[in-house]
Amino acid sequence: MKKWIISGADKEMVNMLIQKYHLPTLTAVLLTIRGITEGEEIEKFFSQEFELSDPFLIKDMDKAVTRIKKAVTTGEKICVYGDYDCDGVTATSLLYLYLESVFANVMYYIPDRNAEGYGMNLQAVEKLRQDGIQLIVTVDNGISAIKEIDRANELGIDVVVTDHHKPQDILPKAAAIVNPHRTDDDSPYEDFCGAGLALKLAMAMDGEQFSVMENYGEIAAIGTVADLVPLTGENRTIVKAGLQNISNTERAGLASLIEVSGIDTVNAGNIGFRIAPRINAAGRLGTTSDALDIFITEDTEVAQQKAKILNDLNAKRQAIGKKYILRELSAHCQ
Ligand SMILES: [Mn+2]
Repeated sequence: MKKWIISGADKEMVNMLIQKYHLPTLTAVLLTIRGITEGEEIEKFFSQEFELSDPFLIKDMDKAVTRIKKAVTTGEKICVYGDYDCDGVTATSLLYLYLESVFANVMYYIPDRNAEGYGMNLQAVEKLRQDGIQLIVTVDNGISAIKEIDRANELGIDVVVTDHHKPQDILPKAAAIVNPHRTDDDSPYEDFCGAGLALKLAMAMDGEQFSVMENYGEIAAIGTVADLVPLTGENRTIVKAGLQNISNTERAGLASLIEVSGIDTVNAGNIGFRIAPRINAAGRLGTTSDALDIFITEDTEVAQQKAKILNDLNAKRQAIGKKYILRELSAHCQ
């Protein structure tokens, strides 16, 4: 979580807001920092930007939260199991960062695109067991990992699935399956991407939607734009809130990536055309952990290094694309 420094004068304002509008302390602090301290402004702020439904309306969210909280309090080793595309990378880093902020014993695993391919695989499950993992939480995958989750269960690893891909007829035997496309899910919005669902999970864990959005909204917004899910309803809320924070992001890696991408004003267009391709290039031609570090690292030097790596990989990807087009063209023209 970010740490806020509040001056004496601000503290008075925070207390006034808490008393006058019956706001939770953190919300009052955040509004004060933004200079939103009048009744009408506060109402406008919430009505415009904050139309997210209760995360517990999603089927199994309660089970997911209970199982993960148990792992956090007892210090069980948790693995966030993600994916190498931009949605997978943002979903993984979002949930990893959130769990780290609540002092979970957490690591992440992203399969190698070329060697392992998409989703869970048996070898990875065996490896995670050897690493002492007791709980796997999937993001952006898992809904069709029937045999992998059976194997995890055999090895004594519980699995919580969060996924937005359409379920098949048989669901895996997971401790919880959070997927708004389940036929037995009655939640009001179903078009979240993997990162959006990870955000909903963090909100459910935290109970304070507003501060989770303030901390992780920008990461969820990047995944949402990149995954080309409809920018309606709650996705729109996520992107709007995320974009507001992204230009003054405190994430060193993201700031460096914005800089090397030559972006002046961050909007959905240049997230889609400049940021997402650079994140995706890591999974295609390099190492996905370089893309994850963009969101996770707090070291400015590492941040700049990683941003440069992604920028170079993207240039390489573009060059390969051009060569391919030229080859196709010359083949057609003969
Ligand atoms: Mn996805």
